[in-house]
Formats: sequence, structure tokens, C-alpha cells
Amino acid sequence: MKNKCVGCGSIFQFENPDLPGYITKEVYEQREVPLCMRCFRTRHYNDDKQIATFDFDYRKIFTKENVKKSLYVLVVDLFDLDHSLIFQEEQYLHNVPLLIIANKYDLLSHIISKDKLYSYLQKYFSKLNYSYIDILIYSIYHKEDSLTLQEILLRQDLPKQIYFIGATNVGKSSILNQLFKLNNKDFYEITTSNYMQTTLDEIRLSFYEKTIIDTPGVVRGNSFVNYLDKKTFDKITPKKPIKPRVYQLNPGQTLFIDDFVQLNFIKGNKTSFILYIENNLNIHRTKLEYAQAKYASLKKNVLKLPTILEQKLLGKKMKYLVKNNLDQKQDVVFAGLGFVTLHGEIEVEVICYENIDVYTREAMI
Ligand SMILES: Nc1nc2c(ncn2[C@@H]2O[C@H](COP(=O)(O)OP(=O)(O)OP(=O)(O)O)[C@@H](O)[C@H]2O)c(=O)[nH]1
Ligand SMILES: [Mg+2]
Repeated sequence: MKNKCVGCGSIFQFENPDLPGYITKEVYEQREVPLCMRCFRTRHYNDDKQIATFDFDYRKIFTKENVKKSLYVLVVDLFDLDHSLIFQEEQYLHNVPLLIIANKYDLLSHIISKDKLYSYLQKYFSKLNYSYIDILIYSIYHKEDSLTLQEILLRQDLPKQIYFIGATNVGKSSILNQLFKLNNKDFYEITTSNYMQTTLDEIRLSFYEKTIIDTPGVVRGNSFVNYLDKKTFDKITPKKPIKPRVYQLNPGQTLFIDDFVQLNFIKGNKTSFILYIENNLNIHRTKLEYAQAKYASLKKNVLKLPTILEQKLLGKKMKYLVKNNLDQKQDVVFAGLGFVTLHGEIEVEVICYENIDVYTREAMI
């Protein structure tokens, strides 16, 4: 199939480097399995060029005809669970055979057991009314997970056409690379990257007597990924197991997660705030009065990210008051950045940007 790039699924074209599928005629003719320029650069220079036009129509995945003969594998990112659900397409997910893969478990495997997480996810997804066949807690770094996935996908009682769907960057293509590498060491890998919109069109792969189709991830608004450049996004993305960072705070104290989020402890007794964010992110602890009075100098010397340009895109800062009850344990989530777990009877003011979703949920860990 030489008309499509095996890395991203785009149809090749020789005219416009700013559109998907661009390749020079020379390279196209030289290579048996050519890669478009964007995939080539992503793989070799870690530099994925943003493509100007992108208009994959997700409705075609869910036509009546497809629904009758397909299994849908919904991949979610455990570290950004709520934001990795594909809400624009959510309406379709209620009446289709669904397997859920909760990916990137390696980031949390040392702090929450599979059993505990499974119960949490069961409760979480039952609220959404999906009729899923199972939830597979998964990591691309755990080979046994790929073996389990293979076993499920090859089940004779499940459809022969299998769509991998989900938000961008949750790891759909990475999972498929692992799955295919189990069987064929020379498998020509799909391009993956830690940024939005790596896969640009359907990629069809034969898998024993079945067909697996990788799809471009849906871009979600209101998450940090949409407003940060690649370099900053890389800094906030955990790649190693997350080390929870515990802060014992008194009321009147403030925690800055660089300049992404500010947590002001307003009311309550001394308590612990547990942060689940990228291990190297800069956290600054100070007094609330000092934070207010000296913000400009803190910004200049300590709170360097996001950059001024990124801040403009993120919008103005918003304040949210979060109340936690005595027996309650809840997470405050900052979409795309991570979460903080709150304990005890307290009130916390959370400051974040207007374009980022900030919300609470029952504590995951
Ligand atoms: N820690 C961890 N990272 C993962 C895992 N799976 C994927 N990733 C990383 O997640 C990022 C996105 O992976 P992709 O496979 O490109 O994601 P995708 O869902 O195909 O993204 P689109 O093609 O944009 O829809 C990459 O940096 C991967 O290395 C995992 O199990 N654990
Ligand atoms: Mg992909």
C-alpha cells in the first residue's frame, strides 16, 4: 500500500509541505515503504510539525454498518482520565461493543494496585453508562499486558473488525506497536509522539483473521496540552513512575505548581496536600500574603513556566473555592497537568487559567 504513509495514515501528496502526507517525489520513488516528511522528522528529530488542516470525520467510524461488525477499543490515559474520554463522540459509545484500555499504568503501578484501580474504574465507567466487555489496565512497558490484550482481541466471539479510538496522545498507536511486535519483530511501526495529533488518518492492519484500525485521536479542549508548546508540554508529561509529593500545610500557606496552578490553603487545621504531577516540576511553597504581595518577583525568578506567550493563550487566571469534608478524600484535577488529593475539613482556593478545566472527583489513589 504505497499510497498512504504507514506512520500516520495520510495519503501521500507531493505539493504542499504544510498539509498531511507531504513527501518529495524522489524519496517516494526510492523507498519501498516511504514515510511522509512529518513522520520522518518526528522519528528522527523529535520535531513534529503541526499540520494546518485536519478534518477526520469520526462519524464514519460509527456508521450503522460498522457498528454491526466492529469491536471498539476505547483507550484512556490514566493520568488524564477525564480528559481522555472523547466527548464529542461520546453519544456513540453507549450502544457499541466496547473494550476499555486504561493506559499508562506504569506511572501509577507502584502507588495503586490493579485491583483497587479496577474497582475505581468500574464505578467510574458505570456512571457513564457504557456497556463495555471489560476494562484492561495496561502499560506499553509491561509485556504481559500486550499478551492479555492479544488474547482478548483474538476471541472468536468478538467482532473481526476492531477500531482503536480515543483522545489524542492517550497511546493508541503505541499499544498497537507493542501488540504487533509480539508477533512480528519487523513490523513497520506506527509513528508515535508526545504531542497532539500524531496519527492523521485511519491505519488498517491485518491481525490474524481480524482487521485492526488505528484512528486519529480526538483533540480535547480545555487541557494544558492545547496551549503549551512541545517543549513545555514535554516538561509537564510524566515519563517515569510518579512520586507523590506530600506537603504538610497550615492555613495561610500557598503552593505554586510552577505558574500552572496556585493552591491557597484558606481554612482548616494543618493537613497534607498530596501532589501527583511530573516528578521534576517546580513546586514553590510560601505564605499566602507573600504570594499576593510578591507575585511579580516570584514570576520573574521562580515561577518560570508557562512562558508569557503560553499564558496569553491560556487566558486570564480564575479562582475556584474547593471545600473538603472531614471524612472526604477528593482530587482536584487540572486537566493535562495532574491532580492534588485533599484530606480533612478544609477550604482551598485554586487559581488556574480560564481555558483549563479544573474540577474535583472522588480520590483515585
Ligand atoms: N508512560 C507511558 N507512556 C505511554 C504509554 N503508552 C503511550 N505512551 C506515550 O504517550 C505518548 C502518545 O502516544 P501515541 O501512541 O502517539 O498516542 P496516540 O493515542 O496514538 O495519539 P494520536 O495519534 O495523536 O491520536 C507517547 O509519548 C508515548 O510514548 C504507556 O503505557 N506508558
Ligand atoms: Mg496515534
